[in-house]
Amino acid sequence: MIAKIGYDVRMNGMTRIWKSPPPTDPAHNLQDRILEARGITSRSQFEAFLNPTLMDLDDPNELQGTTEAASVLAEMLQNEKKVLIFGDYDADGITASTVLYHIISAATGREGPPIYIPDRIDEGYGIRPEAIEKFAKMGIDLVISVDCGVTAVEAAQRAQELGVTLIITDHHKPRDDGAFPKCAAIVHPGLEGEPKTPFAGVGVAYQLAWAFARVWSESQSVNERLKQVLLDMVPLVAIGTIADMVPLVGGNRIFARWGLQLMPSTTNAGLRALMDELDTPDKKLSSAHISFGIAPLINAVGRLSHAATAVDLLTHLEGDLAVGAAKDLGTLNRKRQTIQREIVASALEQIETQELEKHSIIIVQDDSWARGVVGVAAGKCIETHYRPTILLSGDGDELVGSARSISGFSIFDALSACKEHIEKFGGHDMAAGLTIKRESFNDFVEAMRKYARKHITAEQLMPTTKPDVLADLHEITHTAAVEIEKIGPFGIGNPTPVLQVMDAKVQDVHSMGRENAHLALKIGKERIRCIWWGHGDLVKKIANGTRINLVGKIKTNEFRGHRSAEIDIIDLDLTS
Ligand SMILES: [Mn+2]
Repeated sequence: MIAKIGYDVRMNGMTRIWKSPPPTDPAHNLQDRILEARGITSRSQFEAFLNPTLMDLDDPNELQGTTEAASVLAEMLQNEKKVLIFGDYDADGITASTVLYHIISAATGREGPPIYIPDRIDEGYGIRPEAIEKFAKMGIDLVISVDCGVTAVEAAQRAQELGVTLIITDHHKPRDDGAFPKCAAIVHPGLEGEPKTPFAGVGVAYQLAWAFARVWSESQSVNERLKQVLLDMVPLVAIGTIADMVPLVGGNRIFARWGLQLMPSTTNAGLRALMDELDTPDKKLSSAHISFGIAPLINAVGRLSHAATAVDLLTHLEGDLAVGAAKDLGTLNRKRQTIQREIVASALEQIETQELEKHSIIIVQDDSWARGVVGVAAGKCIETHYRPTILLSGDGDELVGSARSISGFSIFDALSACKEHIEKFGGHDMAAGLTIKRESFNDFVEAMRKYARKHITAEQLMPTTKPDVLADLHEITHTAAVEIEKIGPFGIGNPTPVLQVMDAKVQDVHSMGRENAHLALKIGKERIRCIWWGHGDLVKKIANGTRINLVGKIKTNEFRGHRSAEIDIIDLDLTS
């Protein structure tokens, strides 16, 4: 794979550039050194970071728009007005809708408001004026959007004309022409400079739910009943936050940490059913249980069918109905995996036959690809070619697709720069969705390639690893692994710590797993077990007694009551 890239960039490892850390004070233990490398240097910062409490969450009324939105919502409910929640079809939008549903239901003592989730294929992302017309006909007085709406200028206009009150809660980028929807309130963390916490849609919805609970309780301290609901919702906030890949810092870290902690004891029948369907363990949940478990199940339904099933599951299904719906989501997710594998294989084939990897950005199109799955498939293609990738599906004279990027290159900025060839687009630096006219395809590709040539350096196209800390073999212990786990939950903004180990003597080499696919080493006199997934073929290249450098992630292992630390190898350097 590296040979193919063909740029002259120095590598330390077999598959990556190593950006090694400076030496640190060996008197401090590994956990301290990792935290120090991440800018957490004082004792009090250590304590606050390792043991955050829900009391440390951002005050909801500090978030732009919450105070107005909460009082409008409370007033409308008091006057028995009809409310509707307008969500989005991904895990973030679905959990955000669920949070508002439950707080409103608890406040009014009735079933929560209807939740409208647009159809991914027929309607696409965001609020359209036609949807508002439909709600007006249904007699809806107040629409609250979650995880979308900040660009819905036309829909807001229509709402105003039809006398429908609109509250927008969102975290996506606003329009670059500076136009905002005119409505009762916009709750958004990113409109007044850098936010304290870059909340996901669900975090924004939660802040509104909390501010609303204060208004409803007529007190800064929320009444017991609503407080319990807010506590029950924390696992759902963790799911949306981790699924949406917002940085796990500030309030997001608190939501993720406490959500994972509280999840095994959830009282939400739907979430319970999902966890049972996945056989999620009853303790020590990590963010991986969400990103590779629960979130894909919730997302699959929006990708392949209609997200309403997931909304029903998390809002009101119980007993056998919940179990059945959770099973359906499991089945859809397996189907999604099959479709995704097919799309990735077909995209990689196109890339190879058309030699698309010679460009700094990869854009591929095929009408047969399922529109809801191209985004995840684009992410998978990056694992092979390490270039920003756009996959487009097609329907009539429109091509609809998803873009995924590599670190350091904003795909949103790239699309903005080429917007004359795009019908509509939206998203973030690392991921975006877009629609173009079929006839604009070639111009679009040309413009994007030109932009990418100018803005991506050769080095950016090399996979990089940035170890947090240099570690001595004697430091790699079970105790250290447990302490390092406490730095989690890991994800965007708080990555799993990476150690660099220099000049370790290989004591044992073998391959393992089906078709000997994986490499297993023991290193140092401590005989620390290291695994490199998918690199079993190296067994022929590494002799016993060789000295190696490696980067990897430490983890705990327990086998027949014996506890030890293991390393998952990220890269090896055999040249020393
Ligand atoms: Mn979102």
